[in-house]
Amino acid sequence: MLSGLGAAAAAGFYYYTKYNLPKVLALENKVKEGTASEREPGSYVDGLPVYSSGDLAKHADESTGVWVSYKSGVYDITHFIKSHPGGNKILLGAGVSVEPFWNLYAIHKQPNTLALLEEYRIGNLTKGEEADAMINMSDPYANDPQRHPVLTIRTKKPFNAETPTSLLVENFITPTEFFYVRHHFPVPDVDLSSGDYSLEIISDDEKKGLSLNLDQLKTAYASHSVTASLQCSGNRRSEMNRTKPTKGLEWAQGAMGNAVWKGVRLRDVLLDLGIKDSDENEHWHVEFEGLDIDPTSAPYAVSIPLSKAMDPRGDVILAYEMNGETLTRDHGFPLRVVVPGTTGARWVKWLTRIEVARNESQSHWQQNDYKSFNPSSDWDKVDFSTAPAIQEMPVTSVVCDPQDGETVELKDGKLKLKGYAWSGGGRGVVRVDISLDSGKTWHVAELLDPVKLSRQWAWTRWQANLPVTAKETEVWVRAVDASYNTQPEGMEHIWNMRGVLAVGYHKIKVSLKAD
Ligand SMILES: Nc1nc2c(c(=O)[nH]1)N[C@H]1C(S)=C(S)[C@@H](COP(=O)(O)O)O[C@H]1N2
Ligand SMILES: [Mo]
Repeated sequence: MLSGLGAAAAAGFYYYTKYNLPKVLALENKVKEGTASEREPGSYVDGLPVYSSGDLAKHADESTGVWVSYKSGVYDITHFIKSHPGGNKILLGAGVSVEPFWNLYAIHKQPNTLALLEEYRIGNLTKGEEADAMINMSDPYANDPQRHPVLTIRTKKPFNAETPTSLLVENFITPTEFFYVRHHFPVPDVDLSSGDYSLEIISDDEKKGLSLNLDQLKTAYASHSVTASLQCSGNRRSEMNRTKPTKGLEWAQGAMGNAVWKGVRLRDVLLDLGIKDSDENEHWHVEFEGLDIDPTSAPYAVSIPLSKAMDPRGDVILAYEMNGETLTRDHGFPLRVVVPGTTGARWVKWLTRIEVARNESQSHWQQNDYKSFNPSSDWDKVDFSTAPAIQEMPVTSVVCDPQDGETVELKDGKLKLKGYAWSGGGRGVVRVDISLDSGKTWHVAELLDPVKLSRQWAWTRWQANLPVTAKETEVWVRAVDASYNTQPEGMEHIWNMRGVLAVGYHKIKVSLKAD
């Protein structure tokens, strides 16, 4: 399959060191002794070399070493980054002062964090240049793309915004410009013509690797399209927050959309790498790494079970198109993973590295986020290692039109309702039930989009037209999937501190005007 890709195949086994360890260790030893923990963090230390803000700016990546400043202190944190991947959230800006980063990520200057930084001290900043070191840093979000004003913004930096649900229910396929956006960091800007972009695919066990650019990927493997809904684990969190506040973005019901994705099958690529479709590796994982990095230089990374990636009916693809067009930057240009039926967090954007391994990803996003717990758990007593990472999602449903709190004019004494319903794992939605009397009686809604019982990755929209005489009503909706799973009634019973998997009945109150 890879004939014509001689260069890529010749890459064969490789291992790459990101950091120049001996150099770093030498520097570390130089400053280690005694005083680091005693002095005021960032204070001027007599006898250490003096560097200008320009010197600092020249050390902004791995090849030169990563330097930062804090007040008068200059630090080489190359080694720190290596030994704390995604760990301690010390906040860093390569080649500049870390101070603005503290503000940007709104994490407080912990004395212990600063003491830790002091261990990496290599010099002083030229007196009077503290401000320059800060100015050198441009806004890391300045190069983010333009977005459609219809999106409801939850946070600007990083950009997080959702589709108004009244608009969402209008189309089976969500137009790309209206599709929700969920970023953790600034949006990477990939210039394919520079030749810098490549996808590395590595097997831990086989000690083998492939390196492909986008053209090579497209020519080497057959294309495959899949229509699949993408939903954030935190969709509908705001409803859960009414029980008790959770930690997370205040999503309403629009952190979800449905699109046609086109790319190559991950299965085909992994078969080429020599990965076997067998019971032996059934519980292995495939890790995906994006080009976006956190302040400790750890890339956004997560993993899915290898069994899902290898399943010929799992439809996991490496997508370069969304809704018939080249992926946009906001949705992962040039390449993202599409994991149908699985939570949005696993659909890694700006994909640059894939690793097949015995264990799941050790990243923050796999281990310490996107998990749910008992409603009585809280941050002070939770042990993240006790819960599995969210993969397939549970069944959910939403009333999109009318909206909560709206006044609706009846037509022929009837209330018209529209919404969406979806379940994870390819389980089709088989029924949507509506109650206008708090569950005493139930109506069956009409499903508007075709549904298969299995391998059903797309949502279905539904509608109902129900007679009502009251002046006010509370509408309840719940869906049932092909496994007869249904939704819990109250969000309070599934409340969790992170506010994920908020799939209780959707309940809205509307006022009614007779016609
Ligand atoms: N590289 C990278 N991939 C990522 C994320 C990210 O921040 N970085 N966010 C994830 C989350 S939490 C979600 S819900 C989806 C959102 O995809 P969208 O912005 O295309 O809607 O992307 C996922 N993939
Ligand atoms: Mo998400």
